[in-house]
Amino acid sequence: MTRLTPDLIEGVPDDTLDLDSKLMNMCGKTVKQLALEGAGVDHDVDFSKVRVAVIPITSGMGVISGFSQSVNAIVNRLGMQSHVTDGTDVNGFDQAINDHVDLIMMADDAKFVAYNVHTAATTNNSWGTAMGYAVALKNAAKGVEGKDVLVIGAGLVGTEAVQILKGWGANVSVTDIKFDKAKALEDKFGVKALENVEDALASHKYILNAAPAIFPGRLIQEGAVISTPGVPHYFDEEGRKKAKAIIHDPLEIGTAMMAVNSALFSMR
Ligand code: 2YJ
Repeated sequence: MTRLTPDLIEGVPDDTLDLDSKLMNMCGKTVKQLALEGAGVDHDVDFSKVRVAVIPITSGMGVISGFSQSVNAIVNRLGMQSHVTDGTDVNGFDQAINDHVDLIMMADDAKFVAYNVHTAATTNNSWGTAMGYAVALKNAAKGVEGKDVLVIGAGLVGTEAVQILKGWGANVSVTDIKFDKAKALEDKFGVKALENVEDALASHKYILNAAPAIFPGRLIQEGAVISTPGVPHYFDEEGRKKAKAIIHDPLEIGTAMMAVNSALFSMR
């Protein structure tokens, strides 16, 4: 799993990045609307009574400068009441519980979770990222049912994405530089594993990229829709021109998906 760096999340979710306008152009929906759709809700929800604590976690490689603040800002933008705890780790958890929050968001090097204290259920970032980007792809592609969709990367996010897209009736193929991993998903979920990443790329218009990847413009189809949480990824000018939509942000889509899904556990 890629470790986020302060420069990747700098300014997230700064309004100058204007993710909502970009998503409206490409998908016809805002971050919140995409997250609600991913959580299976077809109407707006008022989250103003949902109280959230974001806990900085120092274990492993430690706190990432700006990470908790970015998560906090993303959650506040959804209309929830979020704050970063003064304390870190167990101390922060204790503060959050004593403060009677509804949700706790926290990440170490392996996992990033939203925890609903009322239902004791977590929503993890791998699912949140896969669902958020799959919903964005579905909207930008005007539906994926019956369409050929390629998932690049058979890791945690790719594995979730494969299942989500297949569940929506897409003809899912998966590719990974380690073919064994793609083959394992073929065996488990009945999707198609493709060995040659470049051929896979060239033969698909709808792509969810969940791996570090290079997208040479000569391989991109005219009007392609590429939903790409995977970092780093590179597009040349030809690829950017040919693609109808390249959907990406460093943190917001996956985090919003987690927070919305987790909040709804105790609001339905
Ligand atoms: O609290 C902090 O500042 C740190 N412990 C945050 C660590 C963030 N975790 C990561 O970057 C992991 N690699 C997982 C991120 C999942 C994003 N898709």
